[in-house]
Formats: sequence, C-alpha cells, structure tokens
Amino acid sequence: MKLTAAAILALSTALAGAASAETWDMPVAYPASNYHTENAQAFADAVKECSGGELEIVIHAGGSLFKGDEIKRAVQLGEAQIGERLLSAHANENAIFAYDSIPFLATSFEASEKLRAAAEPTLAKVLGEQNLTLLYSVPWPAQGLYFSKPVSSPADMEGVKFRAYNAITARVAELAGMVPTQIEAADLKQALATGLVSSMISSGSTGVDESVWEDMTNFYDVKAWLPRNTVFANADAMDALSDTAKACVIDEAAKAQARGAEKAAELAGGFVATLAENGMDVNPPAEPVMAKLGEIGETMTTEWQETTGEDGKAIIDAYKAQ
Ligand code: PCA
Repeated sequence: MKLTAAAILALSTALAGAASAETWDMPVAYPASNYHTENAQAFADAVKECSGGELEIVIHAGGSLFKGDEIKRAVQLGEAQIGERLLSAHANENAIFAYDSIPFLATSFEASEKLRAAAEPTLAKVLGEQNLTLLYSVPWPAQGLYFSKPVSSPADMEGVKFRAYNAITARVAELAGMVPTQIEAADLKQALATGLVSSMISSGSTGVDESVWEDMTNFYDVKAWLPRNTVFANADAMDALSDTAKACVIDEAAKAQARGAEKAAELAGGFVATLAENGMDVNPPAEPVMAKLGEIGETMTTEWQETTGEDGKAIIDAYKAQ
C-alpha cells in the first residue's frame, strides 16, 4: 500500500499528538445523570476522538472537584482547565452574566436561542477579559415556582423562605416579600429537609434531579426565563493546545451547544409530568400572582439595563433586531 503525503502527515500528527497527550479537568456543579452533564460527557468523548487522543477532558460531576460557586474562579486561575457554570450566579462581578435571567424577556427555547446569539459577542468579550474562552452554553427549561403550600395570591408568598441560585432569583424573592438564601443545587435537598427553605424558582429538571416532591407540594409553571449553563476554558490552556486539538474543542463545543438545546426542549415536558406523577400539584400560576411577577419583571429589567449600560443595550438591541 502506498501512503499519500496527506496520510503520512495525518499519521505523524496523530503520533506527535499521542506523544503530548494531555488531560483537562472539567468541574460541573450538577449531577452526572443531568442532561447538561451527559452532554458535557458527550462533548469530552467527541474531543478525545477528534483529537486522536491528544486531549482528554475528565468531567467531575455534582460539585465533586469544585463546588458550583468555585468553578469559575478555579478555571480563571488554571486550577481547572475547563468548567461549566450557571454564569448568572456571577452577576455580582458583572451584571452582563445575568443576561439569561431577565424575567419574561425570553421565555421559550426559541427565544432563548436568539438571546444567546445576541449576547455571544458581549459575553465572549467580558469572559475574555477574565482570561476565559467562551465555548458553549445550554439552556435549562423555563423556570417555575415551587412551594410547600398552594399559592393563589401575592400575600401567600410573603415571608416564605426561598432558595435562590443567583442574585436575580434573590431579587425576585425580595420583591415578592419572600426571604431568599442562596443555595447550590447540590445542597438543595438538605436545605429543604432541614426547613432552611421551603420554596424556589427553578426548572422541572432540577425538581426531578433532587426529588423535591419529598418536601414541596406545588409547582407553578410560570416560564419566567431560561437560564443557561455556560462552558468556558482557561484562555492560557486553550492557547497551549495544538491547532488540531483547539479546532476539535471549538467544533465540538458548537455541536454540544446545538445538541444540548435540543435535548432540553425534548425533556422539558417530561420533567413537569414527573413532578405530577410523584404527587405534586402542577398548575398555571394564579392571575394575581402572575400580575405581581409581571411588575417585578419590569422593575428588574429596568434595573438590569441601568447596571449594564452600553453592553446590556447592545444585547437587548441585537435580540430585538432578530
Ligand atoms: N436548575 C438550576 C438552575 C436553573 C435550573 O433550572 C438550579 O436550580 O440550580
């Protein structure tokens, strides 16, 4: 058999690659069985295959290597080379990170994708300034309200202890007269069991992951927004990759983004059905509650735009122009 020049080149690149094989740690905050984590695993497998084994990405699920709120910093510092994080939880560093959590701005998977695309250049710039390379992001299903009692009026929410996952959810709670505490999903079950909190806003996905029907009784499908998990790499670690491995990471990230969004849409209805099957009352929100949330949403949209200035305006303008 005669080898073509291209085949010889491919072979020697593969051999050279194998010689300098490297491993990246990828901390993620959510459980191994969650579709975000499964999607990240599929991404890691595809990168390994594409790079001929040159780059292996090892997923550490459920906050086992770094807890959710430590992941971003760990990747910035190079303690991990890549990671997945609910970026909106870092809005205290830069309010831009909460672009995906503005109440009632984008409430369907389709709208969420448009908003993601509109935010991409700004988000990549802001992350770049922190030594992070934006790779991909995947939506959670739309956010609904969980309670341990029926809630049919704004008065029913007053004083309720509320689990927040970022500053936005804490602010929603505050404006509704509830008492927020920020808790990672990995610590949610314990917080519910000990009575630290008795309500939250989240998707059916997290409700199912954490079998919250053991502690809460009512789910209202408010569809407030679709937050995203964002995957980013340490920029120096990216730069140190061979051109082949780098191209694999970028190409497979684009595929993971599309695949993850599809999966989320496919699973969303089933998660809510599972809540009901396990005994939760699943209902649309009562009209007065929805009206209150609408007011809260308007206040918060104004606040976000004031805080984010030109960067926020660029995102909203690009979103509305689509
Ligand atoms: N689940 C995540 C974030 C949004 C969601 O649906 C959580 O509750 O932590």
